[in-house]
Amino acid sequence: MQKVDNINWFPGHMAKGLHQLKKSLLLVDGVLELVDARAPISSKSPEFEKIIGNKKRIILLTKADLVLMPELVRFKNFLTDKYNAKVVITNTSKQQESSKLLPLINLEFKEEFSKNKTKGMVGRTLKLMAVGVPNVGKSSLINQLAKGKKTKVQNKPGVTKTQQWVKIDNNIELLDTPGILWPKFEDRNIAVRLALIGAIRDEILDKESLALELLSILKDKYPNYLKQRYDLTENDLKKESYQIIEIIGKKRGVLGAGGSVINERISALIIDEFRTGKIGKIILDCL
Ligand SMILES: Nc1nc2c(ncn2[C@@H]2O[C@H](COP(=O)(O)OP(=O)(O)OP(=O)(O)O)[C@@H](O)[C@H]2O)c(=O)[nH]1
Ligand SMILES: [Mg+2]
Repeated sequence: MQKVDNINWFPGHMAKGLHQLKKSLLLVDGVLELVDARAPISSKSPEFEKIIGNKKRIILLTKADLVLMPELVRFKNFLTDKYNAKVVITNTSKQQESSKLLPLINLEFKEEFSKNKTKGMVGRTLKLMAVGVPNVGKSSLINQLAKGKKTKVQNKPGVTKTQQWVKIDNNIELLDTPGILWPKFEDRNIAVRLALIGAIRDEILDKESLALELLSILKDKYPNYLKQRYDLTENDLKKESYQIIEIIGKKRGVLGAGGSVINERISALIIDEFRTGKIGKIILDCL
Protein backbone atom coordinates (compact mmCIF):
# COMPACT_ATOMS: atom_id res chain seq x y z
CA MET A 1 0.00 0.00 0.00
CA GLN A 2 1.30 3.41 -0.86
CA LYS A 3 0.70 6.83 0.60
CA VAL A 4 -0.85 9.28 -1.83
CA ASP A 5 2.50 10.99 -2.47
CA ASN A 6 4.12 7.81 -3.73
CA ILE A 7 1.45 6.41 -6.01
CA ASN A 8 2.53 5.13 -9.39
CA TRP A 9 -0.64 6.35 -11.09
CA PHE A 10 0.71 6.33 -14.62
CA PRO A 11 1.40 2.71 -15.43
CA GLY A 12 2.40 1.56 -18.92
CA HIS A 13 -1.12 0.95 -20.17
CA MET A 14 -2.02 4.58 -19.49
CA ALA A 15 0.86 5.87 -21.56
CA LYS A 16 -0.42 3.59 -24.32
CA GLY A 17 -3.98 4.84 -23.77
CA LEU A 18 -2.85 8.43 -24.17
CA HIS A 19 -1.01 7.56 -27.37
CA GLN A 20 -4.12 5.82 -28.77
CA LEU A 21 -6.25 8.77 -27.77
CA LYS A 22 -4.06 11.07 -29.87
CA LYS A 23 -4.41 8.73 -32.86
CA SER A 24 -8.19 8.42 -32.53
CA LEU A 25 -8.60 12.17 -32.25
CA LEU A 26 -7.66 12.32 -35.92
CA LEU A 27 -10.59 10.05 -36.81
CA VAL A 28 -13.41 11.79 -34.96
CA ASP A 29 -15.51 14.87 -35.64
CA GLY A 30 -15.68 15.85 -32.00
CA VAL A 31 -15.24 14.91 -28.36
CA LEU A 32 -17.38 14.37 -25.28
CA GLU A 33 -15.06 15.13 -22.39
CA LEU A 34 -16.34 13.75 -19.09
CA VAL A 35 -15.42 15.37 -15.79
CA ASP A 36 -16.54 14.12 -12.35
CA ALA A 37 -18.87 16.60 -10.61
CA ARG A 38 -17.27 15.71 -7.25
CA ALA A 39 -13.92 17.04 -8.50
CA PRO A 40 -14.72 19.27 -11.49
CA ILE A 41 -11.25 20.78 -11.61
CA SER A 42 -9.04 17.93 -10.39
CA SER A 43 -10.60 15.34 -12.70
CA LYS A 44 -10.02 17.39 -15.84
CA SER A 45 -6.89 16.24 -17.61
CA PRO A 46 -4.40 18.99 -18.52
CA GLU A 47 -2.78 16.47 -20.87
CA PHE A 48 -5.96 16.30 -22.88
CA GLU A 49 -5.95 20.08 -23.24
CA LYS A 50 -2.59 19.80 -24.99
CA ILE A 51 -3.76 17.32 -27.60
CA ILE A 52 -7.32 18.36 -28.39
CA GLY A 53 -6.25 21.11 -30.82
CA ASN A 54 -9.25 22.75 -32.47
CA LYS A 55 -11.57 19.73 -32.23
CA LYS A 56 -15.09 20.62 -31.17
CA ARG A 57 -16.03 19.29 -27.74
CA ILE A 58 -18.70 19.29 -25.08
CA ILE A 59 -17.68 19.00 -21.42
CA LEU A 60 -20.04 16.76 -19.44
CA LEU A 61 -20.11 17.04 -15.66
CA THR A 62 -21.06 13.49 -14.64
CA LYS A 63 -22.44 12.04 -11.39
CA ALA A 64 -24.36 15.24 -10.68
CA ASP A 65 -26.68 13.24 -8.41
CA LEU A 66 -23.82 13.10 -5.86
CA VAL A 67 -23.36 16.88 -5.46
CA LEU A 68 -25.36 20.00 -4.67
CA MET A 69 -26.69 21.70 -7.77
CA PRO A 70 -26.07 25.39 -6.85
CA GLU A 71 -22.45 24.57 -5.99
CA LEU A 72 -22.00 22.59 -9.20
CA VAL A 73 -23.44 25.41 -11.29
CA ARG A 74 -20.63 27.67 -10.07
CA PHE A 75 -18.10 25.13 -11.37
CA LYS A 76 -20.04 24.79 -14.61
CA ASN A 77 -19.80 28.55 -15.17
CA PHE A 78 -16.10 28.49 -14.32
CA LEU A 79 -15.39 25.72 -16.85
CA THR A 80 -17.54 27.39 -19.52
CA ASP A 81 -15.51 30.58 -19.25
CA LYS A 82 -12.13 28.92 -18.93
CA TYR A 83 -12.46 26.51 -21.87
CA ASN A 84 -14.92 28.46 -23.98
CA ALA A 85 -16.91 25.24 -24.38
CA LYS A 86 -20.45 24.05 -23.87
CA VAL A 87 -20.64 22.47 -20.39
CA VAL A 88 -23.54 20.16 -19.56
CA ILE A 89 -24.52 18.75 -16.18
CA THR A 90 -25.51 15.10 -16.41
CA ASN A 91 -26.25 11.95 -14.47
CA THR A 92 -26.44 8.49 -15.95
CA SER A 93 -28.54 7.11 -13.15
CA LYS A 94 -31.53 8.98 -14.65
CA GLN A 95 -32.81 7.17 -17.74
CA GLN A 96 -34.52 10.24 -19.21
CA GLU A 97 -31.15 12.04 -19.47
CA SER A 98 -30.41 10.59 -22.90
CA SER A 99 -33.54 12.13 -24.41
CA LYS A 100 -32.14 15.48 -23.29
CA LEU A 101 -28.53 14.81 -24.27
CA LEU A 102 -28.99 13.47 -27.79
CA PRO A 103 -30.74 16.57 -29.21
CA LEU A 104 -28.09 18.68 -27.50
CA ILE A 105 -25.28 16.67 -29.09
CA ASN A 106 -26.96 16.95 -32.49
CA LEU A 107 -27.27 20.69 -32.08
CA GLU A 108 -23.74 21.30 -30.81
CA PHE A 109 -22.12 19.26 -33.58
CA LYS A 110 -24.40 20.59 -36.35
CA GLU A 111 -21.51 22.25 -38.11
CA GLU A 112 -19.46 19.04 -38.09
CA PHE A 113 -22.45 17.25 -39.66
CA SER A 114 -22.74 19.78 -42.44
CA LYS A 115 -18.98 19.76 -43.09
CA ASN A 116 -19.30 16.05 -43.83
CA LYS A 117 -22.12 16.78 -46.24
CA THR A 118 -20.18 19.41 -48.12
CA LYS A 119 -17.31 16.96 -48.44
CA GLY A 120 -19.76 14.69 -50.25
CA MET A 121 -20.02 12.28 -47.35
CA VAL A 122 -23.83 12.32 -47.25
CA GLY A 123 -25.16 9.71 -44.87
CA ARG A 124 -21.87 9.44 -43.01
CA THR A 125 -22.44 9.21 -39.28
CA LEU A 126 -21.11 11.77 -36.85
CA LYS A 127 -18.11 10.22 -35.11
CA LEU A 128 -17.48 11.29 -31.53
CA MET A 129 -15.27 9.98 -28.77
CA ALA A 130 -15.76 9.90 -24.98
CA VAL A 131 -12.68 10.75 -22.94
CA GLY A 132 -11.98 11.26 -19.25
CA VAL A 133 -10.27 9.92 -16.16
CA PRO A 134 -10.96 6.30 -15.08
CA ASN A 135 -14.35 5.63 -13.46
CA VAL A 136 -15.89 8.98 -14.50
CA GLY A 137 -18.80 7.25 -16.28
CA LYS A 138 -17.78 7.12 -19.98
CA SER A 139 -19.09 3.61 -20.61
CA SER A 140 -22.25 4.28 -18.56
CA LEU A 141 -22.99 7.35 -20.64
CA ILE A 142 -22.53 5.43 -23.88
CA ASN A 143 -24.86 2.66 -22.69
CA GLN A 144 -27.41 5.24 -21.72
CA LEU A 145 -27.23 7.04 -25.06
CA ALA A 146 -27.35 3.75 -26.98
CA LYS A 147 -30.22 2.55 -24.74
CA GLY A 148 -28.60 -0.82 -24.08
CA LYS A 149 -25.68 -2.53 -22.40
CA LYS A 150 -23.09 -2.13 -25.15
CA THR A 151 -20.05 -1.61 -22.95
CA LYS A 152 -18.82 -2.98 -19.64
CA VAL A 153 -19.46 -0.82 -16.57
CA GLN A 154 -18.15 -1.43 -13.08
CA ASN A 155 -17.51 0.64 -10.01
CA LYS A 156 -13.71 0.65 -10.19
CA PRO A 157 -11.15 2.34 -12.44
CA GLY A 158 -9.61 0.68 -15.48
CA VAL A 159 -12.68 -1.32 -16.56
CA THR A 160 -12.54 -0.36 -20.24
CA LYS A 161 -9.27 -1.77 -21.57
CA THR A 162 -9.49 -1.00 -25.28
CA GLN A 163 -11.25 1.49 -27.48
CA GLN A 164 -14.64 0.38 -28.78
CA TRP A 165 -17.03 1.95 -31.31
CA VAL A 166 -20.71 1.95 -30.35
CA LYS A 167 -23.54 2.90 -32.69
CA ILE A 168 -25.81 5.30 -30.81
CA ASP A 169 -28.41 5.74 -33.57
CA ASN A 170 -28.43 6.14 -37.35
CA ASN A 171 -26.61 9.45 -37.07
CA ILE A 172 -24.01 9.03 -34.34
CA GLU A 173 -21.20 6.61 -33.48
CA LEU A 174 -19.37 7.04 -30.22
CA LEU A 175 -15.93 5.69 -29.34
CA ASP A 176 -15.54 4.43 -25.76
CA THR A 177 -11.96 4.83 -24.51
CA PRO A 178 -10.05 3.58 -21.46
CA GLY A 179 -9.82 6.19 -18.71
CA ILE A 180 -6.49 7.95 -18.55
CA LEU A 181 -4.57 9.99 -16.03
CA TRP A 182 -1.54 12.11 -16.77
CA PRO A 183 2.12 11.58 -15.92
CA LYS A 184 2.60 14.35 -13.39
CA PHE A 185 0.07 15.96 -11.05
CA GLU A 186 0.69 19.64 -10.50
CA ASP A 187 -0.30 19.41 -6.87
CA ARG A 188 -0.80 16.55 -4.40
CA ASN A 189 -4.40 17.61 -3.70
CA ILE A 190 -5.22 16.51 -7.23
CA ALA A 191 -3.89 13.00 -6.50
CA VAL A 192 -5.90 12.88 -3.24
CA ARG A 193 -9.13 13.96 -4.92
CA LEU A 194 -8.69 11.57 -7.85
CA ALA A 195 -8.09 8.75 -5.38
CA LEU A 196 -11.20 9.69 -3.39
CA ILE A 197 -13.50 9.69 -6.42
CA GLY A 198 -12.17 6.26 -7.40
CA ALA A 199 -10.08 7.23 -10.43
CA ILE A 200 -6.94 5.56 -9.05
CA ARG A 201 -6.92 1.84 -8.27
CA ASP A 202 -7.79 1.23 -4.60
CA GLU A 203 -5.35 -1.68 -4.39
CA ILE A 204 -2.38 0.66 -4.56
CA LEU A 205 -3.70 3.16 -2.04
CA ASP A 206 -3.22 3.43 1.68
CA LYS A 207 -6.82 3.75 2.91
CA GLU A 208 -5.86 5.24 6.27
CA SER A 209 -3.98 8.17 4.84
CA LEU A 210 -6.73 8.72 2.27
CA ALA A 211 -9.44 8.78 4.97
CA LEU A 212 -7.38 11.34 6.90
CA GLU A 213 -7.25 13.53 3.80
CA LEU A 214 -11.00 13.19 3.32
CA LEU A 215 -11.68 14.14 6.92
CA SER A 216 -9.57 17.26 6.67
CA ILE A 217 -11.49 18.36 3.55
CA LEU A 218 -14.84 17.64 5.23
CA LYS A 219 -13.90 19.42 8.49
CA ASP A 220 -13.10 22.45 6.43
CA LYS A 221 -15.88 22.44 3.83
CA TYR A 222 -18.77 20.41 5.19
CA PRO A 223 -18.46 20.17 9.02
CA ASN A 224 -22.22 19.75 9.46
CA TYR A 225 -22.29 16.63 7.30
CA LEU A 226 -19.62 15.09 9.52
CA LYS A 227 -21.52 16.00 12.69
CA GLN A 228 -24.76 14.55 11.39
CA ARG A 229 -23.46 11.36 9.80
CA TYR A 230 -21.18 10.35 12.65
CA ASP A 231 -22.94 12.03 15.55
CA LEU A 232 -19.95 14.25 16.36
CA THR A 233 -19.88 17.32 18.59
CA GLU A 234 -18.36 20.71 17.84
CA ASN A 235 -15.57 19.74 20.22
CA ASP A 236 -14.90 16.46 18.37
CA LEU A 237 -14.39 18.42 15.17
CA LYS A 238 -11.65 20.51 16.78
CA LYS A 239 -9.55 17.37 17.27
CA GLU A 240 -6.95 16.01 14.87
CA SER A 241 -8.31 13.96 11.98
CA TYR A 242 -6.75 10.73 13.28
CA GLN A 243 -8.54 11.26 16.62
CA ILE A 244 -11.85 11.83 14.84
CA ILE A 245 -11.37 8.54 12.98
CA GLU A 246 -10.88 6.84 16.35
CA ILE A 247 -14.10 8.38 17.68
CA ILE A 248 -16.03 7.27 14.60
CA GLY A 249 -14.51 3.78 14.85
CA LYS A 250 -15.65 3.47 18.47
CA LYS A 251 -19.15 4.73 17.70
CA ARG A 252 -19.46 2.23 14.87
CA GLY A 253 -17.97 -0.58 16.94
CA VAL A 254 -15.17 -1.29 14.48
CA LEU A 255 -12.95 -2.76 17.18
CA GLY A 256 -10.32 -5.45 17.32
CA ALA A 257 -9.83 -8.16 19.94
CA GLY A 258 -8.13 -5.80 22.41
CA GLY A 259 -10.90 -3.21 22.06
CA SER A 260 -8.86 -0.81 19.90
CA VAL A 261 -10.25 0.65 16.68
CA ILE A 262 -9.30 -1.19 13.47
CA ASN A 263 -8.09 1.83 11.56
CA GLU A 264 -7.96 0.27 8.14
CA ARG A 265 -11.55 -0.95 8.33
CA ILE A 266 -13.07 2.27 9.63
CA SER A 267 -11.05 4.25 7.04
CA ALA A 268 -12.37 2.07 4.23
CA LEU A 269 -15.90 2.49 5.56
CA ILE A 270 -15.66 6.30 5.68
CA ILE A 271 -14.29 6.41 2.11
CA ASP A 272 -17.07 4.12 0.94
CA GLU A 273 -19.71 6.28 2.61
CA PHE A 274 -18.30 9.31 0.83
CA ARG A 275 -18.31 7.55 -2.54
CA THR A 276 -21.87 6.33 -2.19
CA GLY A 277 -23.10 9.77 -1.15
CA LYS A 278 -24.07 8.71 2.38
CA ILE A 279 -22.08 11.48 4.09
CA GLY A 280 -23.74 14.11 1.92
CA LYS A 281 -23.50 15.87 -1.41
CA ILE A 282 -19.84 16.79 -1.61
CA ILE A 283 -17.57 18.61 -4.07
CA LEU A 284 -13.94 18.10 -3.09
CA ASP A 285 -12.53 20.95 -5.20
CA CYS A 286 -12.70 24.61 -4.24
CA LEU A 287 -13.21 27.57 -6.51
N1 LIG B 1 -23.99 8.03 -8.86
C1 LIG B 1 -23.64 7.92 -10.15
N2 LIG B 1 -22.86 6.88 -10.53
C2 LIG B 1 -22.52 6.81 -11.84
C3 LIG B 1 -22.94 7.75 -12.79
N3 LIG B 1 -22.41 7.41 -14.00
C4 LIG B 1 -21.69 6.28 -13.79
N4 LIG B 1 -21.75 5.91 -12.49
C5 LIG B 1 -21.08 4.76 -11.87
O1 LIG B 1 -19.68 4.97 -11.94
C6 LIG B 1 -18.99 3.72 -12.06
C7 LIG B 1 -18.03 3.78 -13.23
O2 LIG B 1 -18.75 3.88 -14.45
P1 LIG B 1 -18.11 3.49 -15.85
O3 LIG B 1 -19.09 3.89 -16.90
O4 LIG B 1 -17.60 2.10 -15.85
O5 LIG B 1 -16.85 4.50 -15.90
P2 LIG B 1 -15.74 4.64 -17.04
O6 LIG B 1 -15.43 6.09 -17.18
O7 LIG B 1 -16.17 3.92 -18.27
O8 LIG B 1 -14.50 3.90 -16.34
P3 LIG B 1 -13.18 3.23 -17.03
O9 LIG B 1 -13.65 2.32 -18.11
O10 LIG B 1 -12.57 2.50 -15.90
O11 LIG B 1 -12.33 4.34 -17.50
C8 LIG B 1 -20.10 2.67 -12.22
O12 LIG B 1 -20.31 2.07 -10.96
C9 LIG B 1 -21.30 3.48 -12.64
O13 LIG B 1 -22.53 2.86 -12.26
C10 LIG B 1 -23.78 8.83 -12.35
O14 LIG B 1 -24.20 9.72 -13.11
N5 LIG B 1 -24.09 8.85 -11.02
MG1 LIG C 1 -15.30 2.37 -19.26
